[in-house]
Amino acid sequence: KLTSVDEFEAATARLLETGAKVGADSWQMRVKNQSPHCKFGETGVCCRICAMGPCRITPKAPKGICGCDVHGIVGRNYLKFTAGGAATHSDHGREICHTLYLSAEDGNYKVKDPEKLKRIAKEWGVETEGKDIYDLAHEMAELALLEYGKPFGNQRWLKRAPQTTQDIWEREGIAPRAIDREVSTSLHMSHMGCSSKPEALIRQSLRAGLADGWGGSMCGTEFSDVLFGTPKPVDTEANLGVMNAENVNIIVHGHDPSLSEMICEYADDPEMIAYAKSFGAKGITVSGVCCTSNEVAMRRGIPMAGNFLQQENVVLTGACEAIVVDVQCIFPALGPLSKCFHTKFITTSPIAQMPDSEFIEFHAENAGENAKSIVKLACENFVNRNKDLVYIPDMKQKATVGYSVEAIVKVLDGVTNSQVDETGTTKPLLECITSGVIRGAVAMVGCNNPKIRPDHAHIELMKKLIANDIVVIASGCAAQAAAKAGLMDKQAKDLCGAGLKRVCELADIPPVLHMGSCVDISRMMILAATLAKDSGLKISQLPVVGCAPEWMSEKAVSIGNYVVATGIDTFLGVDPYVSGSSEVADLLTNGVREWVEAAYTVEKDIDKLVDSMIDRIEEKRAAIGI
Ligand code: BF8
Ligand code: SF4
Repeated sequence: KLTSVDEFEAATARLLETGAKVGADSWQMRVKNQSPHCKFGETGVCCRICAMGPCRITPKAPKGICGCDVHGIVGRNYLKFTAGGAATHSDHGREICHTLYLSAEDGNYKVKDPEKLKRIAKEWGVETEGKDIYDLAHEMAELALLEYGKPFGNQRWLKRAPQTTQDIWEREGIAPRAIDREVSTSLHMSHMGCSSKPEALIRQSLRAGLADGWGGSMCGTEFSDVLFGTPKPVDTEANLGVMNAENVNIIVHGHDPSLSEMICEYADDPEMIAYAKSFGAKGITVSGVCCTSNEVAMRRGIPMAGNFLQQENVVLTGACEAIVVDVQCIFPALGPLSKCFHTKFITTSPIAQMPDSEFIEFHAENAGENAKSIVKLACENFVNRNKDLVYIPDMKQKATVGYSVEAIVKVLDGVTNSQVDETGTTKPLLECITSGVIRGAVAMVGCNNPKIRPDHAHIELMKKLIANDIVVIASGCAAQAAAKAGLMDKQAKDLCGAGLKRVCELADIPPVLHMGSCVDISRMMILAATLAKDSGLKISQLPVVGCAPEWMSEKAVSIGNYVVATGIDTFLGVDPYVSGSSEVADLLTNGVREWVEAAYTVEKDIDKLVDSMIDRIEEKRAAIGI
């Protein structure tokens, strides 16, 4: 039985009562204070990129002081938004490369998947024969870091795309060069007095997005796998009920697995468990929030406490000894909120420093030591709990997670029937799609956003898709929404159409496959590229679409841009502040199709959104005669 959004909300209401008792603020209250939103901002027509402004476009004032029209303003804002997202994902990827550079046989970080490292080295033309694995790791880390600033040439990873896709990128002038260059160029182009032509701004938005998805994020994913292991199917649990009232609860939140991996490692240490017991706890439970949760769930089966809009709930349980964060998607609200409880709010990255937190800086060199001191701090804090405030909603679902591309290829070998005797390729999946047993695939990604009833869009869309024999691959907070509801339980096969159900049984998989964090959308790109190569079709011809129904971050827009630029139609449930310009909106939903064979659809009505995805998949099938 699925857990419904009504049930989530009832549990949240109960937690908010605790919050009211201790005088805590909540996002639910702040949304009210911020409503209605500023219409200028919401439609993207406010410009404050120079100090002659801010200029707001109205019928009476159709131009800014410099003469820029609404299309230029909306387009520049969109490009800046994209650059923020591309920078963020890519900098995360860069941190991972640095961690790889510091990996050592006897260090805090080791190479857990040497085979994958060698595979990537071969792909990059680096000699592996007879080389010490750590020498190779350091050489590869350096090469990857150079991808961020190299003066000439395009991203190395682009060669993973089918030739047809690479040709499109070249033809359209959007093949990404050095990662940092695309971010800088975006900021340059959107400076006062540079580009105001929508076409140029959107083209660069696609290029910066590609620098993320086929550059920085791909570095993040691939080298995280090298360091921490390539995910394979593993059982876990999801929702607030994974927290344990009798244990020390440590929540890991953020994005970079370098931190969370270490915390998990030490929380599992018998010495630390004994330490927790010495304060009266029965043990230590680590659970996750946001993408960090996806990272450690996929590699270690660490349970998922919740997604983006549930981050305050973990503190409101009154049973959280420490919430340890690194970067991105962390509410500054957690500081003051934690102060209402005994919870320690521990920030660890110079990139994300917040008031009312304890800052314990994390480096590859001191990671072990710091992780240990954080776990100790949490144990010592157990005695400070106010037992009267403890309430953990009895709500959790089983989930099987960890479907990297490597893992998907492997499980699908189980579906291979008489007609396909090749293993280790995506051909069994293609056969299921060609025969119509599976109609297509949807990549469900992105956040929660109070503008959309949290998780509701994710869950309803996924239910309808799988009932229509469309397999869902999910990442980020969309993946956690699925897991919390029960859609990543293998039993969810019973909610599928007959075809997909059969595939789930044969391959022993859930119908919604957990592919990881948001940087791991690069995995989805690799899967799409492999499907295209194995089928001889173009990516844009595959019956595959992307969807972010509840997105909120700059990163999500960067992702959307690279998914579209890779030839995959993308459906959004929230408008990216472009409705104020007919030209920009038309380019994104129409015009870019002429460049990259895919475009955006923005649709707030989720019934219409899902129907348009299903229609698009069926149109794509018809076009290739399957
Ligand atoms: O990168 S889905 S709320 S956690 S931005 Fe953030 Fe959105 Fe969640 Fe991860 Ni992605
Ligand atoms: Fe106004 Fe132009 Fe300056 Fe923007 S760049 S704030 S439109 S004068």
